[in-house]
Amino acid sequence: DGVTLLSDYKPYPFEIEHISMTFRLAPEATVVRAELKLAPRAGRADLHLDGEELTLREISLGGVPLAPEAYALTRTGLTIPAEHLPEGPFVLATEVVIAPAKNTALEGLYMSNGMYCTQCEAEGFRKITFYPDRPDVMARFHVRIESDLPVLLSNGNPVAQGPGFAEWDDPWPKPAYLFALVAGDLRATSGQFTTASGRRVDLNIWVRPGDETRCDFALASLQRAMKWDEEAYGREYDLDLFNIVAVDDFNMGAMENKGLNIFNSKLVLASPETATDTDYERIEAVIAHEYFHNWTGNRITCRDWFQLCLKEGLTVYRDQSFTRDVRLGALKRIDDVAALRARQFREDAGPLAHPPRPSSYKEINNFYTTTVYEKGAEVVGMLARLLGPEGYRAALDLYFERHDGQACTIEDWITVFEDASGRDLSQFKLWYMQAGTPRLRVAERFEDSTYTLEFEQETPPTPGEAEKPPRHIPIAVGLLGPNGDELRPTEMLEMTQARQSFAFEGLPARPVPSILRGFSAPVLLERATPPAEQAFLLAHDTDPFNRWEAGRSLARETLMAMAEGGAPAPDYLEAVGQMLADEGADPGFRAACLRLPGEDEIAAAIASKGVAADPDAIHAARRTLMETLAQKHEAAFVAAYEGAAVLGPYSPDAGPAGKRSLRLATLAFLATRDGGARAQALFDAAQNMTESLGALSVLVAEGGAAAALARFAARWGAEPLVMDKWRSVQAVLTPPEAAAGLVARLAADPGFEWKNPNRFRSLLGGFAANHAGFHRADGAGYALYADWLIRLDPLNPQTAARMSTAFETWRRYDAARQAHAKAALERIAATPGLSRDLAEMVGRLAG
Ligand code: BAL
Ligand code: ZN
Repeated sequence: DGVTLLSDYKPYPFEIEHISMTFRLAPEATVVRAELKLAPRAGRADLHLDGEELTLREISLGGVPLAPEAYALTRTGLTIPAEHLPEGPFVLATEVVIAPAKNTALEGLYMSNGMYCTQCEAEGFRKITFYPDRPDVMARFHVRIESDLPVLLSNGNPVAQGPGFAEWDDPWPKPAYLFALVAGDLRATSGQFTTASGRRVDLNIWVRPGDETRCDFALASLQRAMKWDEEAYGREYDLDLFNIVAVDDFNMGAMENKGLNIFNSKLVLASPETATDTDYERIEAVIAHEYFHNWTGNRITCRDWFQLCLKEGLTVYRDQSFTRDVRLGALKRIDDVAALRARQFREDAGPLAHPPRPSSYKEINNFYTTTVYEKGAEVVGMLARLLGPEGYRAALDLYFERHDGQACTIEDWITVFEDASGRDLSQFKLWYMQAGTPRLRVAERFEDSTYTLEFEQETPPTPGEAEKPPRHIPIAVGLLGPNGDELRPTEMLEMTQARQSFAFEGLPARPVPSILRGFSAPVLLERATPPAEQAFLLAHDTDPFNRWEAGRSLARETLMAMAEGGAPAPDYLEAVGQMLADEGADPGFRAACLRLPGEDEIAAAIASKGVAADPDAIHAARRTLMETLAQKHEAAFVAAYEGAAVLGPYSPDAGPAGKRSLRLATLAFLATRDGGARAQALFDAAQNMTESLGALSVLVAEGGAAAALARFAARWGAEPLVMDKWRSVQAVLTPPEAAAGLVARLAADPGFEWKNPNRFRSLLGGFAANHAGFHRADGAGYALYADWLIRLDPLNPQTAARMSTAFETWRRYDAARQAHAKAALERIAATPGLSRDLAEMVGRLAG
């Protein structure tokens, strides 16, 4: 039935000592010759090579053409039975023809605006040549590219070039998913980096002519990342050259191919006029992420795709740590946790829930998920917290020393931590093996100067996992006194039982606990904290994450009550006033505290109590709360808005970015008082994209943006990446009743290039984020979305499947909405010729 199981893993019976490839590039008929030096590992075995959509023209063994009866060709590969193979090492050569110009799936070798490029992870190399396309087969690659295009790139070092050709040699054995080739008319922005041991590395950011002016930030980010990895992990770069190429059509964010990273152009190109503060931060993080993969992913790779979180969870943890170090640590942690809850907790609570290390899949592309990435990173973070900074560094040193050059498993990884620390981590390993978000309940007692916290953990069942044994949970706790003084500094409690108590002795008075500081574990903390205590923590907690968290839960509970007909909690209204006036706090932090939880978060919280969420009531409650707060604290909002103005030239640094964030957060509240006048003024005066787009967003949400949208489009019509923002802001923020109509109109525009993943995501992904608009009572949102998935699927199954996750929450809503969602899913499932990618997703979503 097309299911791949972890338990079926078998080592590949051959070693590939070397692969030499020649590409004769042509859009409709590229010829690929591959020469594989193979050696049997143990005994005789059939040789199976993966291959899809390849036209085989020649095949020879040891220089002798292979007779047709000596091999079998299927839709998925080529097999040579053992009896037709020599006993020792041999050379197998094939020549195939492929058509990159017809490759709309953007997997394998394809074309984007006249340039050739590749995407091989996870299983794209099999669309380029016949090969064992699995990560545990590592080989040295030599690549010759023949083409008249001026820039011809592949992995490793350039070894020869002349008119119409270039040759590249990669000295590091690698799995095929890290292969890359680029050919086009490209311009480089170049720089250098000298490693700690003195190796001079040339760095290039390659883009289309005209885009060179927007590459400086990406280059500087790369240099920062290289330096940080030397300091924080002792990892140096290992080639003389590091190339990054920006491409306009790309399914993912970026790809860590050895020495030749390929990026979605939106994660490279940045100028103050065209990129927001958020874009800058994200570019820096993704450049770092892909660079960090050179050690965590490339030098040490995965044995099979079930181990994907071995490289992704770790590398996300590394890029998050990097951003915390180079920007504002507390704020970055808040942003990461907010994103984790919005995406991963949501995944874990629905039909797509799976462990960071799954044990079966139909299509591996469907497992590049927030659970593998972001929860995978949280699990690494817990290991780091359990071992402490020195213990963690020792474990990572051991990991690199022991496993460099290998294809590894989660078991290898856990063993490294056990060996480095002497601890038994078998219970901890459950975090990798099981899905679901543990719920942590807390009760407390104060008697005879002893304060006791009693925790109880429970993980609700997830698809295919009824039994949930207790997890090993690190719980960071600090205790505060009545005046806000810290009575007990942060201590890491380790919970391993279903119920467990921790006592703090010798306390003069009942303390206020600050639990799960820094979000020490990815759990749902359920504690009936009185609003006054939350307000106290928001004002006084010495842990900035928990300060934010207190305000966030107050806001969420207030909105939940309001959506069910209640009134806003007075403690919350007062607490916002204090936060607004707290000029000593960092502006970016104040902005994060002021921003209200999104509608999806409120719906999730309501549904987790077993109540059907009402998107319209939630939307109205959020609007009413903004108006109420703005009315109550108008003068303070005005003061905060005006105080956060940034003068002088644009810089994407955390300081000015935090001020702009505060300015835009307050602007949204003020728009409910001034009818959008300040937003219009800011839009008119804006000198950078952060303010321009921020002001435009407020105007769209207020329903009065027609003129501003027209001006924006007139200025940026020729810049597709900027127009994505224009489209997205309308799709996300247009008032719900008008959203589906608007999206249908924008999609029908002949200029909307829906086959480009960035364009498609900007509009349809934006619409899915318009909570009440997408989850419309009459099902029109679901129907429109399904139409577009059905349209995209035959061209680009990977992106269509990924975007189907918009349907993962359908069970949160009332019966009528559920019926509409189910009908949309069934309609997709019944589409003739549906891809394996989307078929697997809708099957799981509806199940
Ligand atoms: N390996 C796929 C892209 C990334 O996670 O870096
Ligand atoms: Zn990655």
